[in-house]
Amino acid sequence: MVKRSLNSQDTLVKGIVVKAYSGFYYAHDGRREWECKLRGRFRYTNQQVMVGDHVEFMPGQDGYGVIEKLLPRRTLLVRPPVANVDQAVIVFAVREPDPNPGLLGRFLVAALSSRIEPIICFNKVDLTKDGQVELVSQYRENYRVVITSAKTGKGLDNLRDSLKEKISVLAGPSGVGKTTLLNALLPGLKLKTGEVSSKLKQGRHTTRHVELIYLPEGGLVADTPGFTSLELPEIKPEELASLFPDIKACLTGCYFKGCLHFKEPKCAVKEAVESGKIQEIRYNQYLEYLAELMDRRRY
Ligand SMILES: Nc1nc2c(ncn2[C@@H]2O[C@H](COP(=O)(O)OP(=O)(O)OP(=O)(O)O)[C@@H](O)[C@H]2O)c(=O)[nH]1
Ligand SMILES: [Mg+2]
Ligand SMILES: [Zn+2]
Repeated sequence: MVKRSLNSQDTLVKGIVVKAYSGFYYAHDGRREWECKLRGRFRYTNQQVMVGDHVEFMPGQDGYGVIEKLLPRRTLLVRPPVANVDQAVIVFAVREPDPNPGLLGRFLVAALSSRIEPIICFNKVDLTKDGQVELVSQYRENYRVVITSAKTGKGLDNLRDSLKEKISVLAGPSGVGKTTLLNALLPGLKLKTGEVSSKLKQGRHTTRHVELIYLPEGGLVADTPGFTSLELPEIKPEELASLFPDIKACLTGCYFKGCLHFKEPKCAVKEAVESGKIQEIRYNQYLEYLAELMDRRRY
């Protein structure tokens, strides 16, 4: 009798993990979803399978399967946890809840350090009087920015174009309208959304899991749970400047190699701040994060 190997390559199917919870991993093979468990040996390796991962699974009956192999990742975002995305759409509301530039900045640094292109989306622009978003000038020169209202439909075509044929993640605080934006882009999707609490003006953490959704125009987008704080990524203080595009553009002019653009003389970054080439508000954010990274080093 010929013993059939369980791992015979020809029967394994490739898929993308689109959801994961309660020990189940939902792998999409391009046509349908398979509800998969992990092969037991994953318990003995420290490989964690996450949404966005490419896997090979053994299809079973009735749409069930077993994941046998985790394929290499192109990118990895720790928070929200998602693998293989090309770009992160960082969503903030212009009001309700008010934007938090310190948190937005952390996100921008985290995305760039994971080699993921950030796009900033200011949503709920219908809540501003004149449709103007004050914060935009701070970012427009250095990042891609889209301005949207999931309510009136403003900017949705722009957002749709940005997502087309890419693998993206929507990330940002609770209540800013991430899920509402996706529902507006994909009529028929009907994901659950939640009112912002009228007292605290904060979201209610309605989305509980990361979920990847196929876009009709091609591409995938992940909805994710909102959060209120974010640690800076594990980077060296020396690396921080290169994760601020406006500061990065000046780096070659510094006299000292390894300049942290803080107390050093002949620093091109400080000169650029003085001449107005780099906005002071951006430099101050850089210094705030730099202090945080230096503090970390002390422990
Ligand atoms: N006025 C206005 N309200 C919006 C807009 N987009 C979303 N909302 C409302 O904001 C509230 C929160 O929306 P959600 O889509 O649940 O927010 P979320 O970012 O997915 O929040 P979490 O899932 O908790 O992270 C809902 O009451 C939406 O109707 C918008 O463009 N304008
Ligand atoms: Mg949501
Ligand atoms: Zn410098």
